[in-house]
Amino acid sequence: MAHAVADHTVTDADLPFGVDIDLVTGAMAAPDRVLVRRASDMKGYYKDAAALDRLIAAGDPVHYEVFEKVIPETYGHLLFCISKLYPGRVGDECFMTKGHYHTVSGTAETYLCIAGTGYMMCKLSDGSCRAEPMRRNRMVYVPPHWGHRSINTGFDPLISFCVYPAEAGHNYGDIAVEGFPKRVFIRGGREVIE
Ligand code: S6P
Ligand code: ZN
Repeated sequence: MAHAVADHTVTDADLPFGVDIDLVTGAMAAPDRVLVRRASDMKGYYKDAAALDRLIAAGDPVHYEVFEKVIPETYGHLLFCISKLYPGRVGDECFMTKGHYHTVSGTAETYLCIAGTGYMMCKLSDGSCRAEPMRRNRMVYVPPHWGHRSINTGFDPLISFCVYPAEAGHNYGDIAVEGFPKRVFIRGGREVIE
């Protein structure tokens, strides 16, 4: 069904809808899309490339999953998802997401952490860097222009409910080239950020 409202055409995608999300487990009922990233998708991201190769050879475990509903990626809409980053180490570096800037750089994002512990590592293109702690029931705000990646320092999945402007897009290329100024390691049972 399509009908005209004001100056644009509204399709079924504009109709209100509801989604059941279990805020304890992070399970989203009937997601339209599930993005799965394994260790083998993370080549070039960790400091210890040989340790990543060993992990891939040992079974190529899932690193993280993102559960989404399909929403038009146009101005005015909001995208939301559940991001689930598994616990683990590559050498002594904590499992993390690739990280990205938004393609429309002036768009922000909120992450409501519902389980696990870790950091939202944020960076500007001038090299500024902030590691914002993530833990259950803490919301992290990523302002416009800040690149961001989740890092799991614990032993359980780090799960967040994310919301951001639908037109934001993902710029992985610049982050892949620049990297982040800081990484998170566990050494001798302690977190090291360097
Ligand atoms: C999207 C939002 C998250 C991440 C997800 C995976 O803007 O920040 O849904 O996409 O946590 O991380 P990454 O770095 O691989 O996109
Ligand atoms: Zn984002």
